Amino acid sequence: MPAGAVGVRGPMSSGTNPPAPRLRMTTVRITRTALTRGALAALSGLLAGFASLTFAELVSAAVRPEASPVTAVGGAAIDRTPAAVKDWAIRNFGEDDKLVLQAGILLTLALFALAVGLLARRHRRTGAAAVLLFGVVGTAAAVSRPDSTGLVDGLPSLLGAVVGAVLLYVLIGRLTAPHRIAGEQEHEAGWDRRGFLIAATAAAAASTAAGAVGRALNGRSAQDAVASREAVRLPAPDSPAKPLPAGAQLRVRGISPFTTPNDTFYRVDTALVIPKVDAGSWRLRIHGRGVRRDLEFTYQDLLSRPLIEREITLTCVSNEVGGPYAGHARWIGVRLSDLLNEAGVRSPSRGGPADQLVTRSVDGMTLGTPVEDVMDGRDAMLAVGMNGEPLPLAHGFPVRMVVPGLYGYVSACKWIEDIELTTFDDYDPYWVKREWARKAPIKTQSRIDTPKPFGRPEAGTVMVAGVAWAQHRGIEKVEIRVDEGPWRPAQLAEQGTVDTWRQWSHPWKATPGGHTLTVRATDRTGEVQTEKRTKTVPDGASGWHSVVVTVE
Ligand SMILES: Nc1nc2c(c(=O)[nH]1)N[C@H]1C(S)=C(S)[C@@H](COP(=O)(O)O)O[C@H]1N2
Ligand SMILES: [Mo]
Repeated sequence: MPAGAVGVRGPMSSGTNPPAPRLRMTTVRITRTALTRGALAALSGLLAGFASLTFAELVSAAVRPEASPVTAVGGAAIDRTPAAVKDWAIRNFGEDDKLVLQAGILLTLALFALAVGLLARRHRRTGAAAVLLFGVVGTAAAVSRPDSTGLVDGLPSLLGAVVGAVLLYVLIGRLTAPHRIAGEQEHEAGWDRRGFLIAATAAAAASTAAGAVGRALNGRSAQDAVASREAVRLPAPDSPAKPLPAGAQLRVRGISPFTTPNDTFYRVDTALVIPKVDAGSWRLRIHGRGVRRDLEFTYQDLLSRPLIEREITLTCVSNEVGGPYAGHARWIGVRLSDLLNEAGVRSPSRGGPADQLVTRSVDGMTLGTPVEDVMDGRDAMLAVGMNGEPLPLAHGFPVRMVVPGLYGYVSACKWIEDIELTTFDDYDPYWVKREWARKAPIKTQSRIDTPKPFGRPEAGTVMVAGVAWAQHRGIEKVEIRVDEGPWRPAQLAEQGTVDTWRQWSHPWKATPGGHTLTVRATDRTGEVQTEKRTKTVPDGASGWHSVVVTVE
């Protein structure tokens, strides 16, 4: 018989005979007591959950920050999310998608914790076992992460769950302990109120402390990476970028700046915790099929090699027509083909046995790039600098790959640590295992930056302006259409290089009423941007960007 039933049954049976008014009063008190105890049981569940997570955080400081349960479970959830859902999340939450995911996980855990508390009130052992079960899920997630360092990664979840389970067992014990009954207060005295209060308060305090210390320690390990980045002095490039033509940047209000500042550059990756890599201990390995000599480089090795500086526009395959996931930066790095040549790699067109270059990051991401593309003379590089500073942590410090003309997911490995020469037949990298195409050159796209959708410009001359991109082919022409009217050529800003986007503008004689503006670009191979709308999955969205405005 569950101990929790004792306190209820006492007053009920004593209330069978007394006169009506007393019975009513007692019933009210019983109900209130039952409610209170239910609430306290639920609270015990919450406290147990909180203790599990905070102690896990503390233990993760001794293992590694990424091994904490929410990060591990979140990472596992990201990896198992179907491409369509991931796309929907990116579309709706943008770069807040990870915050939303973490909030979702915490909320789910909180609800489960409440339920487990209520369950434990009736079945104390089962409740404690349920907490352990959650711990097992967290442990499994942490151990099986691609960047897991082994069984130790399971320790934070496991030890956290043990703390939580014991705590729940103790708290529920206080809540259901048959206690000395003292006359009229019998139902209220049916549990160890004082013991519960002490245990709950102590648990809350200890958990808060554990969480705070864990956080602080985890923050400290990030400081090494930050410090090593601050110590970097990028050498002047041996091959500087051709200065951008002054006319590359139009003076039109509302157009995207030609060069995207680092702090507003779009960010797309699966990392719940940004990898904090200490440049001092970083190594890059090149190996695999057709490699005559395995190579290993330190960060200093790369800095002391000939450096190139190039203007390259990056684009994400998840960018919707008209979307924000494109950005431009000036990159400094080592030419990738130099390193591959040194390793004795030949491109497939010269008889090399490897056609796929698989890059791996410190957080276990894998990306696959055609070897042919990185050795065909384009400025594929291992970048160390972005817009004049060392790579920001969020953009891949210390080293990332950049390949003009290819979507990020098949080329732009951040926090890179390994390059393996293999074949497309032999290996499917991360995104390819998840419905995305093996090869993905960037599709020709154009975007209206101004006026904004549903804008209300005044009648007269309205500047329509935006950007167009077809990296590594270059933009030849941009055209604008008002409603179903004829296509009219826009004025093109100067092209940086074929690897950059290109700005355009069009002075439109706007007449009052509702209008639809549509843009399309033509690349330098003469191909006109297709009208055919496709989804982002599997190899990038296509179609024309339109904006509807009301002219006043
Ligand atoms: N390690 C790692 N590298 C990664 C990714 C990732 O998830 N992990 N995402 C890729 C994708 S999909 C894109 S579009 C680019 C984005 O680079 P950015 O965040 O610097 O803009 O990084 C690529 N490199
Ligand atoms: Mo991407």
